[in-house]
Amino acid sequence: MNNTPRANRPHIAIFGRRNAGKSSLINAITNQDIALVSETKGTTTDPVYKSMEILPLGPVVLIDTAGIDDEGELGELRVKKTLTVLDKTDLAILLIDVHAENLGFEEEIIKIIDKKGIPLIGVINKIDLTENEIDKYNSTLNINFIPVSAKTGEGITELKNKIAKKAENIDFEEPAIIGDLINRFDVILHVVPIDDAAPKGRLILPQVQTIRDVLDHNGINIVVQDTELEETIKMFRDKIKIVVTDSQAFGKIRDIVPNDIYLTSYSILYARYKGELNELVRGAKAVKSLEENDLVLISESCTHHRQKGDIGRDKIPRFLQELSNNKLNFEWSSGTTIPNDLSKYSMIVHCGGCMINRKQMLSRINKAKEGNIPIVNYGVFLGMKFEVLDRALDLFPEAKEIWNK
Ligand SMILES: Nc1nc2c(ncn2[C@@H]2O[C@H](COP(=O)(O)OP(=O)(O)OP(=O)(O)O)[C@@H](O)[C@H]2O)c(=O)[nH]1
Ligand SMILES: [Mg+2]
Repeated sequence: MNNTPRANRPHIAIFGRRNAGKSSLINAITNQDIALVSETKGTTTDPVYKSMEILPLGPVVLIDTAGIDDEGELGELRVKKTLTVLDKTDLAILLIDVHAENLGFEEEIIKIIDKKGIPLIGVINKIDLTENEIDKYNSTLNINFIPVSAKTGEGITELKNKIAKKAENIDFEEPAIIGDLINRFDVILHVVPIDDAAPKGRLILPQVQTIRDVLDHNGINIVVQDTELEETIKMFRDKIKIVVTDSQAFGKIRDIVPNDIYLTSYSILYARYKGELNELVRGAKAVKSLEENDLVLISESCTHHRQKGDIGRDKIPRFLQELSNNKLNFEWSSGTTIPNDLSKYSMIVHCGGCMINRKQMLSRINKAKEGNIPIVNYGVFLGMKFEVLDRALDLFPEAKEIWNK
């Protein structure tokens, strides 16, 4: 079960006031003692992500959150953090203590959830304490609440079934990585340079997932280093349909791959799979409009150990300044959040986003779009830098048209 990468599982988040029993509910659903429970209000302070299997649905990510009624300066920060979870939530559960009064907090979050178009399941907890009053919630909030007790387990099976049923109607399917571009027996040649930046003993996630997607669509994978590329192309010349390369090797191999073979990169495939390729290509075009001293945000979704020559710290800033012919200023963000106020940035350069889900990446792209801030990702940008973007977009006519406009 832990072979399904987290970003590809449906994300189910539980919201509610402090002490409603959110953490207890996670334990009850999973039948494990994994979330910290206590009678002290505000026990869960940060969103907690748990990958697990819940039957009858399958692998999911359950997200435990801090209470939406938290107070004080720190409390408000926690509430904000809880709300950012909605950016990657596929299905929301609103949990209410059966003794709750004054449903203002709940009304507020229902509005936000509705606005984002996220499906919602309402749950009343602690029904072991009292049996009445459930109808009161149904009518006030206009939701058909499921009564449960996280303590005794009552109603939990019904809730799981409801989750599975709701999940059926949600489009969790992410678009194909490469599968929609190939037919059975098409040969896809992968170029994977094994250099200092390559992790020891394994491939990285975008490579693994692309190879798997080719298999899922009955294609044929050949995987080589850049050093073996030329000979390999000679061997399979007429059979190869697409060469997929690590973006950083683009410049090195572009002349080796004949023009009648498609050439693209994992990052460009991911730009489409994770986000919106067209918008990112639009962002790349804006590089030329950057002006002296403009501030650029470089945003990475993981917090990997930075090495010398790191792409986000060193290469992207250097290339960006070369391409725009200006001295620029940079700020970096990493992890699951990006700065709330983007207005001071003239451009956002985002990583491929292999550690976040499509929803989250799309929400970042939308945020940039709303603020009229061009956003590009590493792959599209590096394609531009090495002057192969035009060619790499041959597979994607709409994006190519934007690029050439
Ligand atoms: N009687 C009863 N008590 C419950 C039930 N579910 C949770 N509790 C109790 O309610 C208290 C709060 O439970 P938590 O699961 O920590 O609540 P939470 O919503 O995660 O709280 P925060 O993390 O502080 O926001 C604990 O003392 C639990 O034992 C239930 O179904 N019945
Ligand atoms: Mg908790």
